[in-house]
Amino acid sequence: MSEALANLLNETRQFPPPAELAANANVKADAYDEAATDRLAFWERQAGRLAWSKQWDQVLDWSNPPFAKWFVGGQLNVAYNCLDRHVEAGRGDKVAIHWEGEPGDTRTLTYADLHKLTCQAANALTELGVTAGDRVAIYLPMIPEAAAAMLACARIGATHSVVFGGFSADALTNRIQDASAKLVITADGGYRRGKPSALKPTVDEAVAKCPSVEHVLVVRRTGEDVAWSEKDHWWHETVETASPEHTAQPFDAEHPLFILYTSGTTARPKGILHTTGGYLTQTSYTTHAVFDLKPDTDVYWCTADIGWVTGHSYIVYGPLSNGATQVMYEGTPDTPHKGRFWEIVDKYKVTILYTAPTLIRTMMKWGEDIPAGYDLSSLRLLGSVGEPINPEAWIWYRQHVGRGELPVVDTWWQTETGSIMISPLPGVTEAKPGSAMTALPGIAADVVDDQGQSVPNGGGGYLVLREPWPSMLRTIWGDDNRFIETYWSRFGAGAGGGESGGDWVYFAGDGAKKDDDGHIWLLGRVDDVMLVSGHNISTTEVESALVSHPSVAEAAVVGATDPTTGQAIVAFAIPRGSVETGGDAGEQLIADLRNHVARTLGPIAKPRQIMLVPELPKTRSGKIMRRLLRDVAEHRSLGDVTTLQDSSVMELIAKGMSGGK
Ligand code: 6R9
Repeated sequence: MSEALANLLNETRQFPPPAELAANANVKADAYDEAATDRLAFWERQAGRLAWSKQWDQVLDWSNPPFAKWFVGGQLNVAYNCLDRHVEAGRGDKVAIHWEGEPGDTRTLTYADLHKLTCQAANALTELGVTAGDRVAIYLPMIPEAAAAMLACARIGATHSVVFGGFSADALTNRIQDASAKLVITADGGYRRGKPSALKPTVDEAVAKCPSVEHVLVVRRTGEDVAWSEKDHWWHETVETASPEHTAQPFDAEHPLFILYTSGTTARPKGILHTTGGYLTQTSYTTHAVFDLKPDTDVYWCTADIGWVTGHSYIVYGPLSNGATQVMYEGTPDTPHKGRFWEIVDKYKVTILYTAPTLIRTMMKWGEDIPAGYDLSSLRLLGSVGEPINPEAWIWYRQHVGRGELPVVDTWWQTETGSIMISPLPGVTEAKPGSAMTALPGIAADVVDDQGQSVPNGGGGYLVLREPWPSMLRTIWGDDNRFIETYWSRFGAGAGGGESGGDWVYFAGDGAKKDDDGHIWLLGRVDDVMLVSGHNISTTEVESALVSHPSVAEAAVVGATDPTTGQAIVAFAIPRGSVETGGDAGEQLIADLRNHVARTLGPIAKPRQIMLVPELPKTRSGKIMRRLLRDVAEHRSLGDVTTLQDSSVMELIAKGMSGGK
């Protein structure tokens, strides 16, 4: 793999941190040395940023790999760390959440308010028979109750399983059944694209098939009519009438905090299990280090949904454990208009913005005039997560959102890793657009070849993690074997030994390369890598080449079976807003784009075919579903489309495809 990748992607631009940010950064360059000198002592110091009821006896127990235990013997309460300790320190009046509903209604919750609501919810859950170790499914829109529900579970030691509010009854049923959840917390609905979108009927359908569910707690958000059964309880009649007095009990550092299902590329979702002490240590530290969060002055906004891991770690646990003031937004970026995000940044004077490449590329498509219409001068740091960010999207983000000055942190991590693992440090790193740069202090990331050997600088292969980390997944819920098989059996001791004699190596499932300076570039899921005439070519690199053309906002690339080359590159490109694509202009653009890719990456990467499309199929968390595009490119009927955000997109694309080449 290494050889073919060596000549791809010649991105050489590099941006040092702004001097003032560098001078005042929470974390400076010495953190790398500190962690390199004694990794466990480093993590022990980060655990010390939290309030523990009982000190741990051992930092890491790795005697039964790949099952890790962190901060063994230690005890703490996660909700206490996110709420009580801030209130006790006199910061109860500080705003925790500036909430903005899609229709424009707003709520402001201070730390004291969120603490009260969480305590009431904890009492209500206890009243409904939920005890430590029970599982609770949460199926809510982006409203403050979602954070309170998660924290209430953490407070009483119940394990939450948040299911994204856009998922179907089947998906919800499977997740409730897999975890045998006892309680479901939901709402009548939420607002989406300007209208109420019901949730309760989906829960009713699921609960009918889930005998484990004893009660359903329902928040009233839209006020629409809902069917009612004897299992149902209104949140405002149960939680909001409960006592606000609740003393948080400490739980073991390895007590299960939550399960979050990730579907990955294969069908059956995996219940990723996270525990208490290590998870909170690392989410809390990375929020402090990567976002340089200053709780007294920053207004932080992560645009993810709470149904994804980004919402868990960087809306709930990371920011709240640091005492941050944050914005939480219920709806979509273009309701009621395409400037909604920038309007929110302007209104709340957001200083730190954390969003996804899909959002940035959508904004590129809509045009830079839209952000230019708002005052974004409060911003001081920009973050990206979810997919590789194409260099041009990175530059656009810095230029049109970040005034051409702000640092952009491209953060690589997964549901499984729990926290950010590879990222620039905003006050230290000279960032390169498109690269996640280096492993954070205390993290051992590497790129290896097929044999599991570390590749030299300039080489490419598979991203691995060589040492356990505090917020690592502990297993797949109910399936230890699948945990070992999926993540630990590709390389190292889990693959049957190897020369290293017993080192366990975590296989992330992403392709990556090291550039000449040893910086890491993520190249997409390994299942998406194309094999063209014997050369491995990453979808990400061809997509980035396409996006570097001034007429293209977004692109997706797949390998389709080809009689001569094995696989051939088929690309789908969304033109930028103002680009003419009718008739000859479209044909001309396609020819230009094919040549542009060949010039940028070499003739081997020239797409056999390019389609201009209005949209791309994406998962509900915004990741491109290349599997479906492969079906189209190979003229197959479409596979499973249940996780697709908008199913009409595929019809549009398929129609265009059969219409000509
Ligand atoms: C946090 C999250 C994980 C997968 C991961 C990778 C992709 C996430 C990325 C990135 C390149 C980044 N990914 N961040 N790829 N650069 N900065 O997204 O978790 O939903 O579990 O997805 O997302 O492929 O393996 P999750």
